Amino acid sequence: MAQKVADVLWKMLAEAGVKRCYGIVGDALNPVIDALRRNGEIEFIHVRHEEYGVFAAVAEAYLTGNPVVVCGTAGPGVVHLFNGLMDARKEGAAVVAIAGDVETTLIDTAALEELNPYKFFDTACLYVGRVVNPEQVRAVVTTAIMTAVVDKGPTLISIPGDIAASNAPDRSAHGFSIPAEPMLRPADADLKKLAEMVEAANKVTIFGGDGCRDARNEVLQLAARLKAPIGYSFRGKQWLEHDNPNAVGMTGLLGYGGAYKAIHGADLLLMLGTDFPFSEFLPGDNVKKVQIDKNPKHIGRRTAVDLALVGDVKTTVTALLAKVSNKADGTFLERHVAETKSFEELLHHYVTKGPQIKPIRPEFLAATLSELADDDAMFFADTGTACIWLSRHVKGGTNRRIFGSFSWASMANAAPNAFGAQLAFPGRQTIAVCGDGGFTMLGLGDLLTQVQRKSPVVQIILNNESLDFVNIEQQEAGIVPFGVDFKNPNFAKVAEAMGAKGIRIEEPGDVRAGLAEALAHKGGPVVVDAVVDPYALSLPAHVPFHVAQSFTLSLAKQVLNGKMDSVIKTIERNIRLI
Ligand SMILES: Cc1ncc(C[n+]2csc(CCOP(=O)(O)OP(=O)(O)O)c2C)c(N)n1
Ligand SMILES: [Mg+2]
Repeated sequence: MAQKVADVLWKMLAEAGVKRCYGIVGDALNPVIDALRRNGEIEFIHVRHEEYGVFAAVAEAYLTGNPVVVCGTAGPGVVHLFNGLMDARKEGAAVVAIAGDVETTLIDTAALEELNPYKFFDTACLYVGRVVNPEQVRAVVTTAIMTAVVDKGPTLISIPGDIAASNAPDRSAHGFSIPAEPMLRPADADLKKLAEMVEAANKVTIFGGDGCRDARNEVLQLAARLKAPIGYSFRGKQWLEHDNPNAVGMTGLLGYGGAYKAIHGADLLLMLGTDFPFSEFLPGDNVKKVQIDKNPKHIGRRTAVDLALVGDVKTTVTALLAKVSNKADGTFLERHVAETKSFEELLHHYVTKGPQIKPIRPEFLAATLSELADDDAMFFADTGTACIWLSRHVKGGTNRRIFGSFSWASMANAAPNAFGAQLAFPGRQTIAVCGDGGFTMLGLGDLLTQVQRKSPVVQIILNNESLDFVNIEQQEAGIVPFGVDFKNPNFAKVAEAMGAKGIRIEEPGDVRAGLAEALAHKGGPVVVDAVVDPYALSLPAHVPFHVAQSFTLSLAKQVLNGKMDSVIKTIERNIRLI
């Protein structure tokens, strides 16, 4: 049989290292999916909602570095991909979307399920190609894959059913290869300026992001030489925090430790591979700032910088190490490391008191989870309060990973992220900490997919019957919380009815055993329904309500306004109140 356009498509995707395609079939996609079946090299993962498939693909692509395919068909199914593709764009995941398209004879006739892919996906995708002639296939597919892999983001191939089923031109199938990550280094003149600035500064602080993922050793070496504290974004934490004597925690909305002060008290701030979005947490002109990033778009958009260097962190820091000398004075570093330790002790309060406090404190739940999980566990945080608890209480390690919708901040990412990670790394613990809002938004329907595939994903639901993060936001804005409460079923029973294992934890004394049972469960998904304190950020339960209210208001307001100093004090007082 002659090779069809869709055969060429899958052959090229398989050659590019694609292992899976997540999506829902139908209509215009039928000939595409028929070719996937014939090809046999790429596994099709039938999900119940296309968006769930994209979040799974984002985690797989981010964690493996391989491109991953998602698909949806004509109009509505394609629209369901959109939020996930935005996530891929912001998280930098190489996702290639295949969008079923109406027959070529119907294009631009307002046909049923017709969607203009260029207009619709312009915001989300780095490249959109529409294959309206078989001759285009090799060029369009090559561009979609290369752009996704090299520029790290989603691309989309829109393909009408009639074209997918057409014979491919003979030469279409020939040769395809993906380059390894190139090295990028700033010009010598810029490196010289950087070295001079570093040499001239007495107090240097490093603030690292996800761009440090391959550069941990180099960054730690630089910090040791400069006696520099290292702060990090949520995305940078997993690469820079563990086993690092210079670590000073995070700044920003989730901030803890000495990072905020170390960043503001420095003479020179080195921002390495970070697009940290919260400008209000970055210092003004009193601190000199250097930003190093391989993506020039990241540089200077959150804060004005004194020196902009385009280069990958590993190559640039390696080059810098050859040019800078040891700094003798370690007092700046010691001060901020000590501050970080005392902050951690304060934060630990709810962990140590955890077994006695009901409703269950999420801090205690997260810390116990961290203690029980494997050294190479992968954690996924839903957007919401899960990010606060995981960022503060889950300990990193060389092989531990933590991921979420950190840059796009969509709800409902964690369960599908964990599902995708489980498929890519079978046998490794994949743990999603989900909001009850997030889980019921997207996670619940596709729990059936996990059940069907016997995927051992552990999802822990923070059952606080509230959109708690928004509740905090609203109080911060000084408005009466509205539209944030809801009623939940017993998620453990729901999970059991769906064929998964369900564990309900209401008593703090049951947290350890419940989590241990969930982590030990093999052969299928687990849902832990953890009934947690919805006022966890505010106060212990026995403090009078009006105090609790104003406490929440002021704490949230201060965190959002970057006043970490007063937040530390507030937490101190909070603890004294107990
Ligand atoms: C798709 C989407 N809708 C709305 C929001 C705004 N939002 C951010 S966090 C949040 C609340 C999440 O609630 P839940 O999942 O229950 O987690 P909790 O904060 O209660 O732990 C909302 C509504 C969002 N980020 N994404
Ligand atoms: Mg909630």
